[in-house]
Amino acid sequence: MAIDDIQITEHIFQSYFNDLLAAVRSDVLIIGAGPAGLTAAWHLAQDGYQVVVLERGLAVGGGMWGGGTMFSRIVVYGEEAKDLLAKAGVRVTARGDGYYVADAVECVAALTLAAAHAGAQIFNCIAVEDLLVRHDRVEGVVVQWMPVLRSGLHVDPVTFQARAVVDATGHGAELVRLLAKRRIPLPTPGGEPQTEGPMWAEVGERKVVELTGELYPGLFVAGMAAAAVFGAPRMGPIFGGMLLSGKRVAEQIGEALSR
Ligand code: 48H
Repeated sequence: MAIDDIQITEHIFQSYFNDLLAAVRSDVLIIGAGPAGLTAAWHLAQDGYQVVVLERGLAVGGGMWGGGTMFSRIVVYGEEAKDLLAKAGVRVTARGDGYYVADAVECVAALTLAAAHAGAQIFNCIAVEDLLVRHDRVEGVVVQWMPVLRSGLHVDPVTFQARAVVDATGHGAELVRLLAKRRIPLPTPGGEPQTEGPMWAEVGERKVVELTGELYPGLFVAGMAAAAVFGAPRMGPIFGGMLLSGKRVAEQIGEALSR
């Protein structure tokens, strides 16, 4: 038995492009594989939806890896967020008064595995650069391979379609800003996307969950993107709001798709 270089290539191409082709039409497209996007993907896939996650980075995890200022621990407050992490397999330490601490690297690994094992397809190195908007509804996204963007090549993008799209792109709220660029009015203050307010963990943690939802037909916003577009406070390295926002958007999409 000999290892054949060409077979290695064939196996990679066959597996990747089969999965990519199947991902072109899905139930839910989640853009951004940070804590909110991964949690949403996990819950939606667990409920039987065909879920595709597009992440422009080489690594998933978004802003979670580095914990607080690169000291790789995160804090969650309260039972619901702690239970969600524990269900994903994360070892969580109680610190008293409702605070829990977990290893940030373990959190990213566990949430990613939970999403993948539930059946979500996660593609890295793919960036969303525009939206498919038809008949006043977001019906999909326009994507480009990151190396193409990085190298500045003039190459046209391709499209993915879904019944629901989630902007889980974090502080940048990039999908929502693409709508605003086309002067499509939004239900945010002034009809335009805002930027997150100064740090206030107590309010930010609550608001990010409350503000999670369908911002425009077909386009849901979750995680830091939800806080940002409504101008809610940032919250620093406390991550319960991101996890619960991901869970909430999954519930909202489940309701919307079963109507
Ligand atoms: C494809 C894209 C695109 C694009 C971005 O930043 P994230 O971790 O986002 P959340 O909302 O899951 O979590 C926010 C949290 O990490 C955070 O920043 C907190 C709590 N901050 C508080 C504070 O006070 O600062 O992940 C977003 C992901 C990243 O991996 C990006 O690479 C990806 O989305 N992404 N992927 N196409 N156009 N834009």
